[in-house]
Amino acid sequence: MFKKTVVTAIAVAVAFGATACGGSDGDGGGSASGGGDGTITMGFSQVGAESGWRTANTASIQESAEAAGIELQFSDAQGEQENQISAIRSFIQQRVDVIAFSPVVETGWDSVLLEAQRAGIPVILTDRAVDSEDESLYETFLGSDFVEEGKKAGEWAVENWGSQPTFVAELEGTTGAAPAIDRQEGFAEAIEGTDNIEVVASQSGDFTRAGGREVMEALLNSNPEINAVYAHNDDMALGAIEAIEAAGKTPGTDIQIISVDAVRDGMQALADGKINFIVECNPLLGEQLMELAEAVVAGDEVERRVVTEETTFTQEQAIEALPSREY
Ligand code: GZL
Repeated sequence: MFKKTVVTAIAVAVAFGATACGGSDGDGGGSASGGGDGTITMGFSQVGAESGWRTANTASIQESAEAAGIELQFSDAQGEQENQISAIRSFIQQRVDVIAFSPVVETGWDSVLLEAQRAGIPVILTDRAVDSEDESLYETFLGSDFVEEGKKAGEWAVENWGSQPTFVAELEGTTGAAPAIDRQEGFAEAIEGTDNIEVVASQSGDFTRAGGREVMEALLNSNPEINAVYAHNDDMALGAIEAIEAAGKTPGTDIQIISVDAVRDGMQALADGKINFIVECNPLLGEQLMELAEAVVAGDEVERRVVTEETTFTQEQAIEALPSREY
C-alpha cells in the first residue's frame, strides 16, 4: 500500500531541494523536448470525464501546461485501466520528458511504470495513488489525503447524526480507486464506537450521477429504514437526490446527505438544503503539477508527497462561497 506518510505537506508552494533525484538525467528522459529548444513535453493520462471534479481537474491541467509553456500530450482513458497503460506506453515510445497520470485504480501499474523507469522517463502521480511496493517507480504524489476527507465526513456525522438512530447508505466511488478505498476507511474510523450510526448498505456508483441514482433507487427499495447518505462524490450525491425525490422523500430532511468534492452543482444543492455537508477535494492541481514536472525534469529533488489544502462546507458557508467558486 502506498505509505500514507505525509511529508511536510506544503499546501501550495512546493519546496525543491538542490540535489539531483532519480528518474531524469537532467535534460529530460526523452528526446521529445519540443525539438531540442528546451520545451518540456509531458504525457498525461487522465481517468476519464466521469464527474464535475474530473472536468475541473482536466481544465486545470491543460490551462496550467499552456501557461507554463509545457507541451501536453493528453489522453482520456474513459475510465479503463488498459487505456491508461496503452497511453503510458505510447508516451514512452514518443520519448516524452515526463509522464503524469491519475491512476483509475490502485493496483496493476508496476510493469508499465518499470518500462518508463527503464526508459529514463520520470513519472508523477497526481490525484490518485497506486498500491505498489516499489516507490522508486514514481517521483512524487500530488493530491488529496482521502482518508482525511473520509474522517472529516465521519466527524460531522458523529456530531450531527450521533444522537438519533441513523441508517447510512454509502455510495462508493469506483471500485479499487484510492479515493473510494480511503474515503470509506476514514469515515468508518470516525464513526467507530458511535452506537447510533450504522452503515446498512454500501455500493459503488462509480463516481457518476447516473450511478448514484441507480444505486440509491435500489437501496431505498431494499433498505427502507435509510435516513442518511454518505456519497464519495457530489455527482453520486446529486443522483441520489433524484432517486430520493422520485421516492417522494425530501433530500436534506427525510434523508440527510454528506458528500465530497464541493463542485459547483454540489455546492448549489448544499445551499438549497438538499445536501447537508460537503468535504472539499481540490481538483485545481495543474499549477503545482507543472512546477513539479519542471523540477523533476531538471533533476531537482521534490517532496515524495504533496498534499493539497482543502476545507469543508456547511449550508451557510456554501451560500457565501458560491459566487466566487472557480469550478
Ligand atoms: C478525487 C478524484 C475523484 C473525485 C470524483 O481526487 O479522484 O474522482 O472525488 C472523481 O469526483 O470522479
